[in-house]
Amino acid sequence: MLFGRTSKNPIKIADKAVVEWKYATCGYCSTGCSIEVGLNNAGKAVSSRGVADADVNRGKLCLKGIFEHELFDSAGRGKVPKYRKHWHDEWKTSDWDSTLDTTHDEIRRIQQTYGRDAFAIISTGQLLTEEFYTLGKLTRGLIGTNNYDGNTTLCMASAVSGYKRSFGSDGPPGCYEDFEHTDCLIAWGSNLPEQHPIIYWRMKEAQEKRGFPLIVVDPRVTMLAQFADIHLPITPGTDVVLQNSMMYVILDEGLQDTRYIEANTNGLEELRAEVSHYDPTTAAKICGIDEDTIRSVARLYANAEAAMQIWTMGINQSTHGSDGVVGINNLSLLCGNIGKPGGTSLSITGQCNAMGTREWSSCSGLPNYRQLENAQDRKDISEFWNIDEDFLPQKRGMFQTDIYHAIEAGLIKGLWLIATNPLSSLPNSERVRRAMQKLEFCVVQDCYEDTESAQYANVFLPAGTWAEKEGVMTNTERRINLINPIATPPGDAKADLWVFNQMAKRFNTDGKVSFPDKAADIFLEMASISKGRLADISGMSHALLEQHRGIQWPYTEQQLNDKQPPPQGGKRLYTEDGTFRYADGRAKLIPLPFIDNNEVPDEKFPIWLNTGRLIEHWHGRTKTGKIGNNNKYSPIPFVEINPDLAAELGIQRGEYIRLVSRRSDAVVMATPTHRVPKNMVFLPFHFHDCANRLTLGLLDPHSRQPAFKQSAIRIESLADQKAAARLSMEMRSF
Ligand SMILES: Nc1nc2c(c(=O)[nH]1)N[C@H]1C(S)=C(S)[C@@H](COP(=O)(O)OP(=O)(O)OC[C@H]3O[C@@H](n4cnc5c(=O)[nH]c(N)nc54)[C@H](O)[C@@H]3O)O[C@H]1N2
Ligand SMILES: Nc1nc2c(c(=O)[nH]1)N[C@H]1C(S)=C(S)[C@@H](COP(=O)(O)OP(=O)(O)OC[C@H]3O[C@@H](n4cnc5c(=O)[nH]c(N)nc54)[C@H](O)[C@@H]3O)O[C@H]1N2
Ligand code: SF4
Ligand SMILES: [Mo]
Repeated sequence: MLFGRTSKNPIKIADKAVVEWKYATCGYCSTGCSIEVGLNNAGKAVSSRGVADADVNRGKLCLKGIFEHELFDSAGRGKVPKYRKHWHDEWKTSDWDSTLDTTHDEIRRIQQTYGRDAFAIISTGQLLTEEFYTLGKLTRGLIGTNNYDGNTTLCMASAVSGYKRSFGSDGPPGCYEDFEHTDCLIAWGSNLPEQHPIIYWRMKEAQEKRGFPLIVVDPRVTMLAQFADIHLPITPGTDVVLQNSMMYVILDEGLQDTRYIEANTNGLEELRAEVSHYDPTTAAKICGIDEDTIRSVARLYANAEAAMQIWTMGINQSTHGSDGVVGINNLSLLCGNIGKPGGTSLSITGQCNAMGTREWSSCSGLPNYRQLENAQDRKDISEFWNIDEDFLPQKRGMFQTDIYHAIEAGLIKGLWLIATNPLSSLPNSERVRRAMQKLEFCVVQDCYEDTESAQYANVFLPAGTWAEKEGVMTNTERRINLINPIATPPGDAKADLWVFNQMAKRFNTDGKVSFPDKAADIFLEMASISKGRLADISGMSHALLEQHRGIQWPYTEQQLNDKQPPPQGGKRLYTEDGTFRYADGRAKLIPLPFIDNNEVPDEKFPIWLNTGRLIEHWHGRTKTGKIGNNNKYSPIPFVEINPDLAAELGIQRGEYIRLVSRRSDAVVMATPTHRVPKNMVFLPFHFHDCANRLTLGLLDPHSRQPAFKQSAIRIESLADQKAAARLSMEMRSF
């Protein structure tokens, strides 16, 4: 293929000699792009491309998807099971049978010695849904620990909790197509162009056609904020104050949708009483947005025919994360913006299958939004799984963040980590490190053997990843999509599903519980217990999913039998009237008093530390750090710092500096930019042993999600730049 100049020295794109393309869904973010991987005639994956007739991405992929096939033979992949008696011993390679026997024996030993719940399991938002379902059956039905949670506590827990509080159930109401119908969009703490590039592209296309106003609430001038009609650089952690004040204006000026409120909600008077304390003059002093802007944004939102709000971690990762979500829902309900095209409150999910874990993993409950607290749900599932009903706990156990505190306190003695790397991703990593050193037994099941957390493991189980496996994932807009096995796991590594099934054999000694080993069969089992539930998938099958390039739930057997085509976009969870999941079908308007409980800058630590992400990297870089085309963009740990602050501190561009918090310190390269205000730095959390050494991570009272984005630090210059560069080099490597 030729590009650019065609006559003189034309640019040549290498021919990858692809002989076959195989279908999958991208395994990075929750946008859920359909992807095809090209194989050459030796069967090697050599290329990735977007699928043109997929509604989500319409042929496009971002920087991560386009190089995803390079994961298959990247460095650091685990290829053999390993064991050691103590975490500080040398690893010994092992075989699957004896490693799984040891794991089973240790789990039972810990449970018999310290109680059933003294062994904890922490999973992820990055497995396939059939794997989640199988792990849930194993954990709830056979192992029987209630301390079973996922890394989604670091990610979507506030959205889940906020949806439940407002609507009586989790489940994002909107879809991407809403961008094409909306008359106003507010984005709260969400940097779409970098974190969900293809959702961003859908949004931008829609906006260019319809010209709706875009309002971005983010303390940084992100790429999204650069395109905004109005950018609100909010004081960190105070979104609830801005929301309350917008509601003050809406109610004060009578801009609410009274018919909708009366027909569909409870709690207006309690809400009105609370927001009466947040007149814009008072609120402006707390949230840093001037009163005229608060008024004009409230009016813009309330007067729009259909208005939409999206949000991501700027809201969820806060001590007011759950309240911030409820605040967004309150605004939507006040203005009748739920269930109509372009009128919605849509959480932009993080990981590729964070939705699948919410639906099927049984982490906080039982499959398909069934609850441990509900006797009928316990009865149904125990009958279906053929287990003793009393074996199920009657309320959910600890959240991931509380599990770590319980390890610290000696209440939990054993841990199985599956596709999550807490030593890199939990706040205050030195505290996490000390907790992990206290464990009697720790299993790490990961596709890479060089993760931070594996340092403290006794057993390492090498797993396949992404399209080395078969199964489905659910994206942000409730679309379930298929991944076909395109490559095989390296060496003796195995698909996670295989590992769970082999473990199940060891606990399922009387063979009472059935564990199918084919993902397509597991999917049909899930479909059968989804009938009549919120996430009804009884009309779907693997084959149908690939054929339609993903289907949004619900899609029922009835719809299939009636020959109704699966919805392509447009499908909304709630209709315009009275379908909420509280017993009376109404949603709740909930008052949100603001309590200022964050760590805030003071004399000793005068700068806000804000942390987050870059487009080219994924979390702790176990994946993107190994792919040259991703890693080369920012291989060095750096921090965004305002040029005026840098000048005041005598810091030059490219100089290494030390960031110090009350927890610990980190050495990073200074990158002056006006993206951040003078009293804030922004530190990407992708680098080894870096950002989370500094974060405090106070927990949200409802969701137990950490406030990763609000900590206080001071900055020190470093005289010995060579030594600093060496230190920073350690943060680059694994
Ligand atoms: N390239 C890439 N994409 C990813 C990921 C990745 O690692 N890399 N991870 C995926 C996952 S799991 C997730 S959860 C998403 C996260 O996606 P995003 O939430 O969009 O990304 P972040 O950079 O974590 O944070 C977003 C913004 O929150 C802002 N913020 C900080 N404090 C506040 C505040 O108090 N109020 C408000 N309103 N905003 C605030 C930050 O300045 C930042 O710009 O990305 C997903 N997509
Ligand atoms: N400071 C700060 N900290 C943060 C955040 C922040 O914004 N700021 N964001 C938080 C958020 S939103 C999130 S989601 C978390 C993410 O944090 P983690 O849960 O630690 O996420 P990853 O680093 O992606 O870890 C996933 C692990 O699973 C492995 N893996 C990938 N695919 C597979 C597979 O198919 N099978 C198996 N067995 N293993 C696999 C990877 O190699 C990796 O080690 O970080 C949180 N931490
Ligand atoms: S936007 Fe997300 S799902 Fe799509 S290619 Fe990029 S990382 Fe993958
Ligand atoms: Mo996340």
